[in-house]
Amino acid sequence: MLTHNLGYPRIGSKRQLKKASEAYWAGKSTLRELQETGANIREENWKIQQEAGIDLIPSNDFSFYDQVLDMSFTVGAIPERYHEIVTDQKKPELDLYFAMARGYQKNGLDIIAMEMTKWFDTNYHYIVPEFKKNQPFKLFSTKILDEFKEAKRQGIITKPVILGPVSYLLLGKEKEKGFKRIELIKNLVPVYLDILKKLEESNATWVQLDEPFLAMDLDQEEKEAFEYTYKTIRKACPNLKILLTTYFGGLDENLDLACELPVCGLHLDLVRAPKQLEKTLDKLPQNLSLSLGLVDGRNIWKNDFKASLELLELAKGKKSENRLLIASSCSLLHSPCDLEEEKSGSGLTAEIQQWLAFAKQKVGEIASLKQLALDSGLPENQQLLEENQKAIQSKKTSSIIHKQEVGQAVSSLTPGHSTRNKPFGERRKLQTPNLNLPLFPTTTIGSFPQTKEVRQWRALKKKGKLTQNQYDELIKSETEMAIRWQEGIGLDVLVHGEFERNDMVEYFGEQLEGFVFTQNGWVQSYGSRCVKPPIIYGDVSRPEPMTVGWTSFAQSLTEKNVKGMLTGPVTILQWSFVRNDQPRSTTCQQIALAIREEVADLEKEGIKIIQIDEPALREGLPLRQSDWEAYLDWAVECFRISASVVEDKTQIHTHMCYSEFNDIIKHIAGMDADVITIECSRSQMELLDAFAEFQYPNEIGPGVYDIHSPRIPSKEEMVELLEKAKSVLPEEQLWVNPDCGLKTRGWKETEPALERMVQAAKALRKTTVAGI
Ligand code: THG
Ligand code: ZN
Repeated sequence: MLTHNLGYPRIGSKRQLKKASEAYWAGKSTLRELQETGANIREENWKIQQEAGIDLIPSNDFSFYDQVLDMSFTVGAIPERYHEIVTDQKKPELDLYFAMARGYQKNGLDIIAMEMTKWFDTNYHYIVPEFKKNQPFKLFSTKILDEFKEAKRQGIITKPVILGPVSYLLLGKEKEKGFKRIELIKNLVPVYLDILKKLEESNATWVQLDEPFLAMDLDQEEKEAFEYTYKTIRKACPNLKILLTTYFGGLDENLDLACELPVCGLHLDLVRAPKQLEKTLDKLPQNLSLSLGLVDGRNIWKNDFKASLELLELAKGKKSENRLLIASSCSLLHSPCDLEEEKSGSGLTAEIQQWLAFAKQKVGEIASLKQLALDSGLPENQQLLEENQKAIQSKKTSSIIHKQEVGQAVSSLTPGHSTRNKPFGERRKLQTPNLNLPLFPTTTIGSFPQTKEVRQWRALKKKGKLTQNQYDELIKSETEMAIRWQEGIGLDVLVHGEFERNDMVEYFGEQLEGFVFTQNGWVQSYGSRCVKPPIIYGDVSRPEPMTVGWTSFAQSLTEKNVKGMLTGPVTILQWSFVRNDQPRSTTCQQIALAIREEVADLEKEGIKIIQIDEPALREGLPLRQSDWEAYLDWAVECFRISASVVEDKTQIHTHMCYSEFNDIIKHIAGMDADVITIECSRSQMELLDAFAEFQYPNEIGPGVYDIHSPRIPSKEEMVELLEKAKSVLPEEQLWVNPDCGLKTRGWKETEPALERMVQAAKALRKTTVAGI
């Protein structure tokens, strides 16, 4: 029996990688320093896993930005617009890599970044591969090999982790018409063979090929691509042990396909889909190893050894021990690094800490499970199990989890709670005179730059070096500055800027009951950006107003409308670590009721526009389409519970990022927000087609520039995008806004970008018949 791990977090236990990359990007450190930081993190991670007793330790799970971009780089799928950088021999390879991730605006070049989108149903974002017809591939980067050799020099024969060719293609996007990206498999596989042969020559034994698409709906061509790929690999590298991994769902109807592939081992996510174990054991050929994904890579709760051992026993009954592996359910990329970094206190009490395991603890759990599976009779193993069960029991019986009032409020929900009084058409007639807005009204998504100063104030307050009062005064001055500036450039609907907030989920979680926080539980979100997801351990309620003070303060400064900004229930759920003792839908309803109270209070204070962000609505979609309806029903319902408390003349906005809306447009319309702002610019307004086709009835603000890149857009390109929008949607339905919140940008880019955006809206108004 072997233990292995699908991947370890790569940001470093103290977010070293974030700090090092940002310093490098800012020109404040050298490439060498960045590369050293990378090497140190890899070494530390390998050591942690070695000491824990992991048999197959992953390599190539490290990345300077993203593992999908790494794959594009490895197979030379470098879009043409970057070729000027490719051919510049003086520039290091890594600069080209970062240009693809972040765009490039230097030395007279102005190149946009590659698109970014959500990694399955997680809060991690990957860089979308771009393919053209007959896309050529060639081995461009030797990262996989380099990192394998690096570990070997440190005495560890690692198991390289490589995104499988079929999933790699399916994660990408066709950049021209007339072909399907899966057809590129025959061009692509030879590069994989090249890499695999080189690994074989360097004495690699196990290689992990990730094929998460095996847990999704596949068409015939995609299934054939799997057969072709793995037969070809087997033929070319008969001595490599290929471990095919699936995660985030079960194999279901792809079980036969997976069992027939000529690989050495198959990995199952038994946290998400425990029921697939029995069926797989029946189907899986005897000579194939089975990897049991028992330790949850997606959540922070301690593993229940008793439950895991039951699955292990089941497997042992049908498979010889030497054909079994024990593993994490998926990569630990989605877990924080180390619970030991948490000091006691500040909410994360000893009681709660005993229920938790982060990445470092999880690799320990994997090793413990092997120990227990091999000989549960040993006294030290008995004690291990006993201690584990004590913690599991303590959570089941703890008195801090249930609140009677919350349970009651949820069970007394009626359809009336989730319906506005009148349909949109009628509401609009009341909202227009209430709000007094021009055609193509301009607004922003809510947050403004979180400058070093603002972050520092928060840090100083935490350390006790600023009093609450001093801190509030500073935030007030920043808010006032933002209001004056927005008035100055002529924005129509203002925001207070969210300077008082750290993160849009953390901020609310901190004020809601039922949540606790880590001090250092960072998880990578994209590139160098991390989030610290709250932990929902108990029933959720709102003891007092959360945003009313700041919003009313901002509104008191101006005659223009200030939009109240809230995070929606589905997003709070999706971006938290959620309790595993009740359905997610129930937890979501509890959050929805808390947000509803906040919405009511904002309206009472005279706020006429309230935005309830739901950027994570789509990422919560189950992997398989057959499960979509059930999820969307409760998710949309929860949004409506939070929004439907207001009068019809109050305008409800929502915002979503990185969404492909085509397949869920009906449900987005079902949310019945008066205005929706969406990400659109990186895809050049392609997204709008879904809204146009559906004849989406309510108002829409398609993002007119990409805030995820430091690049400043020109007025002309925004006008062009708006013209595009206008050609598919009636103009009175359109709003003008950036893609997303601006907290990650500096004022230096934000100021000119928004000034130009307002100019673009004005230019458009001039061209319309109805224009002012
Ligand atoms: N919050 C959470 N999840 C998210 C977003 C968010 N997922 C999707 C999207 N937004 C991802 N975008 C970001 C944008 C910025 C940051 C993180 C994710 C960010 N993080 C700070 C950093 O890494 O420096 C740390 C935040 C802090 O200081 O508290 O800026 O907005 N939950
Ligand atoms: Zn957004």
